Amino acid sequence: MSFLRVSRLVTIERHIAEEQEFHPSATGEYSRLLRDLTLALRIIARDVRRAGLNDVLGITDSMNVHGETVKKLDEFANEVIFRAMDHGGHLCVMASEESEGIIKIPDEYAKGKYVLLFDPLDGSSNIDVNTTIGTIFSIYRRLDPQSTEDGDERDVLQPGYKQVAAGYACYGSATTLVYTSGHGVDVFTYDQTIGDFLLTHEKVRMPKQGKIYSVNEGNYALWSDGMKRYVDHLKKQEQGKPYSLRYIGTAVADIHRTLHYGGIFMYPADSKYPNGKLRLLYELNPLAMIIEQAGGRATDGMNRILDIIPTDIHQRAQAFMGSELDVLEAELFVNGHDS
Ligand code: P6P
Repeated sequence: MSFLRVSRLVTIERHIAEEQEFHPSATGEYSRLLRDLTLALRIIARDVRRAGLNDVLGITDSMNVHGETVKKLDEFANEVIFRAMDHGGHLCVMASEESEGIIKIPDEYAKGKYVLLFDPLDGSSNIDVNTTIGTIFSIYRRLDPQSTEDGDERDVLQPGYKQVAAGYACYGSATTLVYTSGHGVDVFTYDQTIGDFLLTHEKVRMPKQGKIYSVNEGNYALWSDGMKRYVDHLKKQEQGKPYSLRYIGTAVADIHRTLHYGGIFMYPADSKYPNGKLRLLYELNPLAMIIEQAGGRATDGMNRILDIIPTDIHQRAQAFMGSELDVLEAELFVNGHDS
């Protein structure tokens, strides 16, 4: 098993307090930021569980900034995170998949030294069919640590390698929180009976190579020749092949499985999405930090995702993420070095 199960009872708050040693300059502000964020995740988890029982299912009459119909649960999750995070004094600015520009901290609240980017509900197309969805978050320090003013777009448009912490909540058969602050990846499982996240897997390490590939093969005809050759290669009956195909259509769920079992998750460029479909700032950067911290590799087919310098809050990038040897092999094919 790549995951070491943990026996001692450690809540996420206790774990964060223990991690405080890693941040000597920490004033407790970082711990309080994460406490507020985990409250938001617990509220979203509760309402995802109830989604079938109340009117949060179904389509709203509003469209998000990308012209996609917004599901009620999307809007709800976005609002929950904003309201949990806007008044703690830890943040100077936020950005969300559901908001066109940066999200200001209301004037009446103090501005802190951190920046929060988030996708409040990833995989929302799966909400109505009770399939795993998730929340993704990414935390940076603001560019001017001395400032107590509003943050701005420059604080948001930072490359992924500058993330202080990143993670995701996965609302599946259980609610798990996967988190890193740059010292390995830890997994917490939500225990409803005590209303807290308990540490269940510590310092997760991915297999160097897997036997599962995860991509929407419905886009095969739209891919580059190199991408087609790579997936054809994975399906050949030869040494170590064929791989199995697993694709849920929620990046958080596909990445969570890849983290556990190894293999590769891909969203490559195609004629519909020439830069790939997934969003760099609040999807790929946090997921890439998790994958790298677990010993995997995360690139856009050529460049390390965490090194991409963002120019737009909602910019997209290609994704090749997972076991190091699988991602390296995919890069050979997509860059024409396979023959
Ligand atoms: P497709 C969900 O809508 C999402 O943003 C990601 O979570 C997921 O990986 C991807 O889109 C699925 O896209 O085109 O395969 O349906």
